[in-house]
Amino acid sequence: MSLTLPAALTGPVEEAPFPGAAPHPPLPDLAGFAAHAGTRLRENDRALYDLLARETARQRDTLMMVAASSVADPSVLACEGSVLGNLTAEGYPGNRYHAGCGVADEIERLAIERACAAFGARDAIVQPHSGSSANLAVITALLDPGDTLLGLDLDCGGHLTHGSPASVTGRHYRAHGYRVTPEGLLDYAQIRELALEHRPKLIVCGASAYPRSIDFARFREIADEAGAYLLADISHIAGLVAAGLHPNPVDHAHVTTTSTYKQLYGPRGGLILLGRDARTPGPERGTLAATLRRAVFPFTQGTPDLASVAAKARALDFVAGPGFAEVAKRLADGAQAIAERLLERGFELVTGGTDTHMVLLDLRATGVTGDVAEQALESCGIVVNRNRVPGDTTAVRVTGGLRLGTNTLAARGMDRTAVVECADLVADVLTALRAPGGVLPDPLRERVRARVSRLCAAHPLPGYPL
Ligand code: DSN
Repeated sequence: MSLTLPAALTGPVEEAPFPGAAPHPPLPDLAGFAAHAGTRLRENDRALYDLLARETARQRDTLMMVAASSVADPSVLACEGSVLGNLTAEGYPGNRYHAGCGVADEIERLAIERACAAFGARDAIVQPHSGSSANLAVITALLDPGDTLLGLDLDCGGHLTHGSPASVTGRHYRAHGYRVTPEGLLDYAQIRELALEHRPKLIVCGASAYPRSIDFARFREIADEAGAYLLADISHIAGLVAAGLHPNPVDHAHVTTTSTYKQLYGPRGGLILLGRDARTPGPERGTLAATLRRAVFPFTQGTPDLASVAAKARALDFVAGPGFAEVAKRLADGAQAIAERLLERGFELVTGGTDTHMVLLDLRATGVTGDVAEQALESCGIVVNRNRVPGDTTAVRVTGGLRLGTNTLAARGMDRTAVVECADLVADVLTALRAPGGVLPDPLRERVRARVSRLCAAHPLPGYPL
């Protein structure tokens, strides 16, 4: 992945800042400014600088296999750390509640245009601070407190904001959960049955821990039959969707949401995307798109983070471009290769494999719990997350499984041979843990650490000259 700062950010302008003023002097050199900012931080706050340097080294030197994690290009980070963070700009382009938003308007319009281009959407809202914020805006726009929603149960791979009792979405709404089959697959007959029984106002599809393709067209049929809105949350698979390697929900769902920091390799943030239903009437006044805009600002958020909006624009340009196809292919091929290798090594996988970037290991037959496995792997430089698997009876902080993903491995350019080595390292550690005693021997830890170091050095973080 190689991104460069848009020329528009470094070229000269001739316009005056406001009518009657002298023309601008030449535009500032942002690259020099970024270096200066780093130097100032080092000089003025050594403690914080050192912490940031340590975290940078940690990311450089470890194998990040958390499925919800990824790595943004430095040009994305440059937007996030830019002067746009100084800006208060409530409202939307052309309709702000503060002066001084001309450039911000252009940036937000660019982000909207690029979001639409990346997903074939007809409209996009780029202000949500996260995927969760995007979901909250959609749910509060379409439902009144006490209304019914139907989402994938958290234990079966759903997300907190899809109606979990731990979230406002499960507390302030009447939430019902659909579950997966004993094999871990979505059961569309059960979903239809629950939809017709509970008549939810909203059905949520999409998942945080589900490794298979989702049939969005089937979900829309069920939603239409039940008289419900359909929300597709594609936070985990947005890159595969944009690359055409997973079905695209944008014209099936009434609304699609995604976070931008997973498979879009963007900043912390969220998007709301609208397809063929964008201009249909919303539940109150105006179109569905207008209802959702109001739901973001002013209903659930105040001023947007324009630095994040610019960073989304930067990431979306890359995602819509030709180079992304290669990354997306590595996402899917890498996960396939990891799944195959772990099966060969005798481990069990939820659903027996993957169609996405994600592999869900069911450890219950091994006697090793997810928390122990997570810690042992981290001690070797491999970062994963413990995850409950369908039917899991262990506590949420213990878990009977692990969730692996290829977002960062793909960005690092790892081919099949490299990801199979990653899978082997995971398998070596888990195999040692399942032996009597269940402790990772120091020589094995050192051997795995050394191989992790070699893999990281051979596949540096893209665009990070560290
Ligand atoms: N949804 C959380 C996860 O999947 O880990 C974080 O985005």
